Amino acid sequence: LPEYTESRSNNSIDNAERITIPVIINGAIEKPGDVDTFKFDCVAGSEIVAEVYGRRIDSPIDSLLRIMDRNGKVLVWNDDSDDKASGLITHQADSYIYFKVPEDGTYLVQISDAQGYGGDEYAYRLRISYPLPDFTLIATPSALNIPAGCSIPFDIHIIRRDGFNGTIELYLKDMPEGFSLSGGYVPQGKNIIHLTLTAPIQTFDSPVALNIEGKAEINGKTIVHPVIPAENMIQAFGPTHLVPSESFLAMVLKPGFRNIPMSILNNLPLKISGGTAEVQVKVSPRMAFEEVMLELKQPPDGISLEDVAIKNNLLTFRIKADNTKIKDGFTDNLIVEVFTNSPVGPKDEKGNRTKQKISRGFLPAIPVIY
Ligand SMILES: [Ca+2]
Ligand SMILES: [Ca+2]
Repeated sequence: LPEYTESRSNNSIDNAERITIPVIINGAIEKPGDVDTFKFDCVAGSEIVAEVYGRRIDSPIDSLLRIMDRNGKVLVWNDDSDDKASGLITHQADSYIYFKVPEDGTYLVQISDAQGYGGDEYAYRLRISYPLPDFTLIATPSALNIPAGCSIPFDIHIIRRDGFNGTIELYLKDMPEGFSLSGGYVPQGKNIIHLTLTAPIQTFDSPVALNIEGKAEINGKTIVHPVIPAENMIQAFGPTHLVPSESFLAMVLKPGFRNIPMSILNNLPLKISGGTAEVQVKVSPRMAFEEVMLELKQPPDGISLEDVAIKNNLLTFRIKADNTKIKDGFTDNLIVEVFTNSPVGPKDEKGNRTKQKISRGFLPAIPVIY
């Protein structure tokens, strides 16, 4: 975008500097109480984004942004907007406004410091443009330990920008053979997706670098972004916080006796028709005589599992959708952990062993549609 530097004689509505959008304005709240005002012409129905980069470029500014009509009446304002991709910044102080222009005319944009501070270091970059829809993809956690041949769940957070609401396809890029991703389709509007990575049956001497990309069609163009690894940190106040990691790694471990490679036999995504769908899973005969229990992780409200049965190498169960909660068009991934009630420890005097609920691992993510 074209860049522009403020004149510093723009501190009232009457002295508003005329700009042409799209533009990035480089300016500063150079003294306490400074207010920078810009004006531009726009037609009814256009959508305009005004976004401040201040804290995110290490400026002390706590921006406050207002859009006003030509008479100075405030139409919309914003102080702080949360950007989940901005790492360690604890006070997200940058402003963001998505504005639909109500009628043809001149509009004013005004930026100031919300706390009334100022100085030459209170610099900002203010983007005023038509929406530039885009997305950022962040994976948590940034290190996955996977028994060879097994699957492990992780999350991808989707940070949607400037109104981008579309679907995204996630896939492995240039990974060693045998790795696979399940549940790599991000439905419209979704901001987090649970999926699984399946490891090959051989082990590796050192951690394997994970490389995942996401692509989407935006305004007729294919946009591709790599997935950025992060850790979910819990702040003392407020929500969790995504802190970028330097590496994104899978450690493929020698499987223990309890780790059972399991694969879904159904065609995916699985259509839940009539409120229910049967899932068939190929498992090891080692599980054939055990009592199997399933747990749905972070279950979508209204989805449950029932009729769990195991016979020879086949584990079957039904996904049930409550039609008062699950609506047509529902699309998500189901993450299922498999447990057995297994004998542990030595036999007692009667020859019985105590039983304990033991995790046997995760199924590959099951994408479902309703
Ligand atoms: Ca200024
Ligand atoms: Ca602010």
